Amino acid sequence: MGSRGCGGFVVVLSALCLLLCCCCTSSAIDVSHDGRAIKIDGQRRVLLSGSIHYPRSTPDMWPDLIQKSKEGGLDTIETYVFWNAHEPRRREYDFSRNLDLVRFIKTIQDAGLYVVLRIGPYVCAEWNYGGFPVWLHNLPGIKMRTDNEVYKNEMQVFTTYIVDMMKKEKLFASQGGPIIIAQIENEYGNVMAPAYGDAGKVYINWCATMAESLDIGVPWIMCQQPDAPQPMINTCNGYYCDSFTPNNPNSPKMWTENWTGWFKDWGMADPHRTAEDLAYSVARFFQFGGTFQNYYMYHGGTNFGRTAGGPYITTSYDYDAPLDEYGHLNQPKWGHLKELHLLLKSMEKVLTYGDISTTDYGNSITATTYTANGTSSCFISNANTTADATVELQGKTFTVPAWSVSILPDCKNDVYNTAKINVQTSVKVMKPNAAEKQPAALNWAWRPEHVRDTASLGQGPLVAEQLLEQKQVSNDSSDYVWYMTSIDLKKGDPLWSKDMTLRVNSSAHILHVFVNGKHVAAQWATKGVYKYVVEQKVALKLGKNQLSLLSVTVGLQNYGPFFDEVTTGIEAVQLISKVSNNDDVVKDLSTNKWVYRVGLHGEEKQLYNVESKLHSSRWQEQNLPVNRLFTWYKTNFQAPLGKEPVVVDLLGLGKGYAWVNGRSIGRYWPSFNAQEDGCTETCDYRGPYGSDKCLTNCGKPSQRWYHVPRSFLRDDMNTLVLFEELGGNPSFVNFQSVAIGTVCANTSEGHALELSCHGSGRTISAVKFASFGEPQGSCGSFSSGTCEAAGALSIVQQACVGRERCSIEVSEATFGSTGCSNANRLAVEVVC
Ligand SMILES: *[C@@H]1O[C@H](CO)[C@@H](O)[C@H](O)[C@H]1NC(C)=O
Ligand SMILES: *[C@@H]1O[C@H](CO)[C@@H](O)[C@H](O)[C@H]1NC(C)=O
Ligand SMILES: *[C@@H]1O[C@H](CO)[C@@H](O)[C@H](O)[C@H]1NC(C)=O
Ligand SMILES: *[C@@H]1O[C@H](CO)[C@@H](O)[C@H](O)[C@H]1NC(C)=O
Ligand SMILES: *[C@@H]1O[C@H](CO)[C@@H](O)[C@H](O)[C@H]1NC(C)=O
Ligand SMILES: CC(=O)N[C@H]1CO[C@H](CO)[C@@H](O)[C@@H]1O
Repeated sequence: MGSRGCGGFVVVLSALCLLLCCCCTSSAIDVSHDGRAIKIDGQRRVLLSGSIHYPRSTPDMWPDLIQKSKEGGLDTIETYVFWNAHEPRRREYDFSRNLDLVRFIKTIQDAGLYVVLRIGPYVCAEWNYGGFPVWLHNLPGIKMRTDNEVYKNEMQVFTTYIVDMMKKEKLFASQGGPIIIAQIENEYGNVMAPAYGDAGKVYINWCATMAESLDIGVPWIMCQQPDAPQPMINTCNGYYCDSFTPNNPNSPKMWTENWTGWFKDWGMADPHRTAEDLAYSVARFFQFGGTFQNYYMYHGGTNFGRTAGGPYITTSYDYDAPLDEYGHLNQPKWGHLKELHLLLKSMEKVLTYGDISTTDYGNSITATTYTANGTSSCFISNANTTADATVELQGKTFTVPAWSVSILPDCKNDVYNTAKINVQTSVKVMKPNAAEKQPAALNWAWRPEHVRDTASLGQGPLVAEQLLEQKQVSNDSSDYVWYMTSIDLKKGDPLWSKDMTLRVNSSAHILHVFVNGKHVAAQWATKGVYKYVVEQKVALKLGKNQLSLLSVTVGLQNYGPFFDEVTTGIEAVQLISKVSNNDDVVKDLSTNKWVYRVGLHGEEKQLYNVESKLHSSRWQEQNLPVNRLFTWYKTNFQAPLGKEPVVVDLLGLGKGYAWVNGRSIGRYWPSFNAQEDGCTETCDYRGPYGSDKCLTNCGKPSQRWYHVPRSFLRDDMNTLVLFEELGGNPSFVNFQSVAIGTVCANTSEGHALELSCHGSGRTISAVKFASFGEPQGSCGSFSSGTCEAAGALSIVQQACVGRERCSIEVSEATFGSTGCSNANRLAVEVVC
C-alpha cells in the first residue's frame, strides 16, 4: 500500500524512496492458523472468498469484477495459476494481457482484498489439459502427477518461477502483500487411490516438502487431500461441506470450492443452482464450525481461444456464478449472498472465539449457539427436504422452512433465512446493436480454407510408418492434425473391388475423411464416448488414391486419474473390400507411410488477423456460400454504443472459431443443441443440488451468444473473422449488448429494499407494478392480492424513477395500512 505514496520522490530521492518503501511497505501481515480459523495478525478470522480466474476475463474487467466482489461482501479472491497459458513452449513465458498475474493480484490488493493463490500447477478447472502444457507430456520418460523425476523437476521449476515472481513483487502477506494462502497440487486425493498407488503417497509428501522449501511465509493448503502431510492444511471442495473434518486438530475447517452452479458442455442445457440452496450450504458450513469459504466460481467468465477443457466444455464458463459471464450481477444470487456475508461478518468474533453448543431436535433440525463474553448468536437449520419446522429456542418460537437455515445474531430475532429472498431479481435482455451507420445486414467476404496440399496431395513435413497420437504430433499448437497416406491399387490386387469400406478407429473429437481430395465424411464423438469407429463406403480408383484424415480436438481432457494419458487422434485404419458375398479382404493401413501436418492453412497465414502481413487478400465478396465446409468468413462491424457488455449472436453457423480484431473469442458450436429433456419451468431449491437439477434451455443451441470483451473493440470499425468447419450461414450474425432490463423484487415487511440498474449507466425509467400487501404471481406477471395499501405505485415511482438506484423501507410507515391478516410483502417490477 505504502509504495503508491512514493511516486513523488522519483529520480532525485529514488534511493531514499527505496529505503522508505522498504520500511513502509513491508508492514508484514502475519498469517497463521489453529484448529478453529485462519489467523491474521493473531486474530481468528471469518474469510469469505470467491474464485475469479484472470484469463477468463480481461484486465479492463478486473477492477469492476473485484469491486463487485467486495461490495458483495467478499474479503478474498481465489485464483488458480494456469501453467500452459504461461509457459506455452518450454522455458518461454507469457504474462501479457489477461495473463498478467501480477497486475491481477495488485488490482485485488488495491481494492483491499486478500488473495488465495492456487498454484497447482495441475488445476483441473475445466481448462484445457487441466493446465498442463502438452510439451510436458512429450518429455521423454515423464509420468505426470506421480513420483517421477522428470515431472517433479518441471513442476518444481514452474512453481518456483511463480513463487519468485510473487516474492519479487512483495505479494505474499509475509512481505506486506495480499496473498494469505497458497495451494500446491489440486484434488489429488480424489484420484490418488488406487490409481497412483504408493508412488502417489511419495509424490504428495514430496509436494509438501517442495512447497515448504519455497519459504513463502503463509500457510499452504491441499484441497481434497485427506492424508495431507503437516503443515499442509487439507480442505474440502463440493456442493456442501458442513460435515467435513480436516485431518489434523490444528487445521481449520476450510471450504476451497463451493460450486455456485456448474459448467456446461456442448450439448448440455444450462445448469442453475438456486440462491436459496447456495445460501443454505454456506450458512450450514458456518453453523457447523467452518471459518473459510470460497465460491467456485464467483465470476466464471469466458474460455477464450483454445483454453476450454474437455473434451467438449463450452466457450462460456458462466457457471451460474454470482457475477455472470459478462460481469453483471446475477440477481438475486449476488444480493442474497451479500446479506448473508454481512451478517456472518458481524458475527465474526463469536463464530471464531465463542463456545459452541448444538441441540438436535430430530427430523434433521439442529440449532447451534455460539457464546462469548456473555452474548450469543444462533443458527437453526432444517435439513428436512419437505417439512417446515417450528422450533422453540430460548423461550421463543421460530418457523424454519424446509431446507433452510435461520440466523439469529442475538439468538432472539430471526434476521435472515436462506430460503427467503428479499433482494431484487434482474432479468437480462439482449439489445440489438444501435450503433449509428450499422447496416441492416453485415457485408461478408469469404474464402475457402486451402486444402489442396493436404486433402488432394497429402503433403506435410512429418513422416512416420505408424499412426501417431495427436498430442505427440502437435504439442497442441492447433486443434487440427492431418493424417495422410496413399493407397496404390493395381488390377488384380486382392483388395480391388467396387465395394470398399474404410474403417477408422478414432479418438478424434471430430473426424473428417477426405478421399482423393473430396470430403466424404465428418463424424464427432458423443459426449463421454471419445473412442468410436467410423465405417464409410469409399470409391477408390485404380492407381494411386489419396486418403487424408483430419483429426480435430475440442478441448483436451482435464480430469481423472492419468487424464493426461488419454489418447486423441487416429488409432487404426483399415480398408475392407467385399470381394464375394462371404469374403472380406481386409488391409490394415495403420503401418502405412503416414504424412502429418499440424494446423490449418488459414491459421498459418493468420487469416483471422487482418493486420498481419501474412493476411491474404484473396477474399471474395460475390457468391457468399452457405453450408460450405472449411470456409473463412470476414465482416466489418461497428461496436454497439455504450458501455454494456457485447455479445455476438452466431445462430446459423455450424462449428468453428471466431476472432474479433485478430483476438480469439473462442470456439463456437451453435448447431450443437442441448438435450431435449430434463428441463424444468420452476426449480425447487429443496433437497441436495446436483448438476442435472434445475436445467433450462433444452433443445436450443447449447451456446448461441459469444462474449466480445469491450477491450477487444475499437470505436470505429471492427473486424469479425470466422472459420467455419462444418458449414453454416453467416447471414444472421449480429452484435448485441447485454443489459439489465426488468428488475423485480418481492420483499417482506421489515427489510429495506434496494433497487438498482447495476452500473449500467441507465436509470430506472418506469415502474410497471407495485403492490404492498399480499401480492401474487411472479416477476413479469405480478398481480395485487385481496388486500393492499393504496398508492404504492406512486410512492415507488417517486422514490425510484430517474435514479440509478433507490432504497425503500418496506413497512406500513412507508406505504400505509393494508388491512391484510398475513405479513405484508412489497412486490415491484421496474424497467431500467
Ligand atoms: C514439442 O515441444 C517440445 C518441447 O518444447 C519440442 O522439443 C518439440 O520439438 C515440439 N514438437 C513439435 C512437433 O512441435
Ligand atoms: C471478549 O471481551 C474481551 C474484553 O473486552 C475482548 O478483548 C474480546 O475480544 C472479547 N471476545 C469476543 C469473542 O468478543
Ligand atoms: C422430514 O419430515 C418428515 C415429516 O415430519 C419426516 O417424516 C421425515 O422423516 C423427515 N426426514 C428427515 C430426513 O428427517
Ligand atoms: C477398432 O475398434 C473395434 C471396436 O471397438 C475393435 O474391436 C477393434 O479391435 C479396433 N481395431 C483396432 C485395429 O484397434
Ligand atoms: C414472494 O416470496 C415469498 C418467499 O420467498 C414467496 O412465498 C411468495 O410466493 C412470493 N410472492 C410473489 C408475489 O412473488
Ligand atoms: C471432485 C470434483 O468433482 N471436483 C470438481 C469441482 O469443481 C471443479 C470446478 O467445477 C472441478 O474442476 C473439479 O473437478
